[in-house]
Amino acid sequence: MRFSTTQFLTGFLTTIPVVDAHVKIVYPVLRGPNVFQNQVLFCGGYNETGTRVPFPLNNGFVLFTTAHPHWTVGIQISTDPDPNSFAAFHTANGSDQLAVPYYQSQGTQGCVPVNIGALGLPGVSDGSNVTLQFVQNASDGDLYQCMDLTLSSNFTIPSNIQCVNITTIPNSTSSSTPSPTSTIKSGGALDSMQISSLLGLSAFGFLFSNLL
Ligand SMILES: [Cu+2]
Repeated sequence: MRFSTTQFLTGFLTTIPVVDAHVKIVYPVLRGPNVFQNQVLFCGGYNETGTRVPFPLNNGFVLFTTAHPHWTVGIQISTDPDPNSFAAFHTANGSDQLAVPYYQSQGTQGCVPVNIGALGLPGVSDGSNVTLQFVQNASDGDLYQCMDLTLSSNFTIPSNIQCVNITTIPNSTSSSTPSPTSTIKSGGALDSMQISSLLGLSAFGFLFSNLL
């Protein structure tokens, strides 16, 4: 039955045009359930810190899907125990504190490597609490999603979550002007059923949430 359902979903997804789709974080878990119309708001509409989830201190990644064919993405980081405003993700001089510098790329899914341990943020180490704010800028403006994390030096992302369509991150010490980056296909395509099980959603929940 699983096979036939997957077949059905695959066929359905390829025949229905996607009119609008913001962005959907596949991994890690968000601060609160994704509400597409609230993605234009700080932390996707969630001001309060959510339940923290473990995340690798080094060599983590954020996996997302989107229907915007071309996008700019970056990831802000806050060490505030309860970051509830954009200012909590700023440096002392008011600029964004970035775990991943903004860069341009394309594709309906992306995997953004996040190496927090290498950032050299004061006091950030094994066991630290941090919050990431993923930012995507595409045809309909800036979109925000937050992830409340506890860093662990021995936590490994489950192997059933594949980092597909790894995007090349420009060297943060190079020119500040983002330029298009090539994408590297790694691993197999994400399976609809796999994603839906990761998200704890039914197959139809996954389907329709991607069409919104
Ligand atoms: Cu959109």
